[in-house]
Amino acid sequence: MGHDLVIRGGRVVTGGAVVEADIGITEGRIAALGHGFDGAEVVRAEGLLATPGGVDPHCHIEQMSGMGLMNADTFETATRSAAMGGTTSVISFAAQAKGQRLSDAVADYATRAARGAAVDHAFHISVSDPSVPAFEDDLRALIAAGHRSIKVFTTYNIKLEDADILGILRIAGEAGALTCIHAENDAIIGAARARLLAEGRTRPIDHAASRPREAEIEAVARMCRLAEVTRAPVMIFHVSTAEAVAEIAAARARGAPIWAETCPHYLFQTEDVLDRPGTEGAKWMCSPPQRTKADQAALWAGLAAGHLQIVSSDHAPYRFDETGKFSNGRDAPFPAIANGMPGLEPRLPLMFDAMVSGGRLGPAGFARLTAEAPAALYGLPGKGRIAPGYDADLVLWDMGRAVTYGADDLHDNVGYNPWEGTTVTGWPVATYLRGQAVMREGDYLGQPGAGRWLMRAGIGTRPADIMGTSR
Ligand code: DUC
Ligand code: ZN
Ligand code: ZN
Repeated sequence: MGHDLVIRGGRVVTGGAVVEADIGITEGRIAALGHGFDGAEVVRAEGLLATPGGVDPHCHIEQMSGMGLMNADTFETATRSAAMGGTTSVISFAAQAKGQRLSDAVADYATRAARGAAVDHAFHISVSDPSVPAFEDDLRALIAAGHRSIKVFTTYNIKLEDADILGILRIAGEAGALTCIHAENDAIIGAARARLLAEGRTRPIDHAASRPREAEIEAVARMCRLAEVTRAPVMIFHVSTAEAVAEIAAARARGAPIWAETCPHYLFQTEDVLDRPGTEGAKWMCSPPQRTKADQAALWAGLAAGHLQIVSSDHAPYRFDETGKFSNGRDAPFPAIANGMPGLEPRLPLMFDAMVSGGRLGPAGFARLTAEAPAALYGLPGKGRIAPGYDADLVLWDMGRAVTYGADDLHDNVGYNPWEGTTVTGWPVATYLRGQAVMREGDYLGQPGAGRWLMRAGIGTRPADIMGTSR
């Protein structure tokens, strides 16, 4: 029997190995891996490597920040950018405004995503105000409806107190949801910021000193203990320091249900990116800030050891102008400059360059950190692997093609590329979403609204039995 589509003659990352196989695709799913398949459409993939479509579980899309600033990307532009870089599933945030019911926040984001998203998507329920009416009932109902992750902050003006985080963890643990935490100690940051401003240190580079590593270390350690006492699963977002990796490793060794991610900007950039002339460094401002080479080595070691399981983008798009980074003026001091940079599109190429071309953890490790582990940990059973029964979400890579990023060559709506001048070896030449090409040879073929909302399965205290992540 013929398939709808056969990807013929390539090498395929599957089951922790690289094999030569045709991929037979029927009705949007992978039907078989093997040889000699017929298909209504046949794509020649000799010399190419097929990896699972990227699953990016941490991206800010069409979201209002805590500072009241809208992201530069809509669902349409962010998911276009995702597809161009090989990512086929995103989990962004349904951000509760203070005073807003959770159910209203999720309905608002879901409506906009259904209209604009060109790749498959889900939401973290981002909590800023647990005092609103029906908070607990709404949270339980949303989790039961398939929104199986929650986001809380220990800093910013949307910070929650430990007592509130404990309450949310108890509900999430019982109801089968994963709680994701931005973990930095707010008091340490507040004191450092006040001291710097008093000294007249207001430039983007001073942002790094305003978020001392101890702020992350303390909050990560504390959140690990909250997970331990509630037995509720926790995902520590964007780990940046060696000491935080050690805290997570120790908590996991004690049996705490802790998982963690880091991002390309912590693996490949150091704090000196912030120290460009004038306000140029604002392009790279994010929280936590980039750290040191020693931290990069510790993050890689943490990924290799399985203490950290995921590399996400933390795509947080703001233009380098008055609509974004400089919404408070061109000379705004660092606390008034929006945090974040675009990352949805370059995440896979940067990681492919390091891991597949550069040999760090290899093709199977690349597939695990960028697709398989996020799909497993966030309850996306049909995503993240090239195997029969899974959605036919694939990326085809030209392994020999070297590309140097330019100033404005991403397909988001941000207008600058924080990786300008970086050369990657290995380039995505086609992206398939459920068997449909959404990118081919640099041409975007996606359709706004074609992405599906992903109802997610329950998440237990042992979210996934995948290499290096289960306890
Ligand atoms: N830090 C965050 O916490 N969120 C968005 C972007 C950033 O840099
Ligand atoms: Zn964060
Ligand atoms: Zn974020």
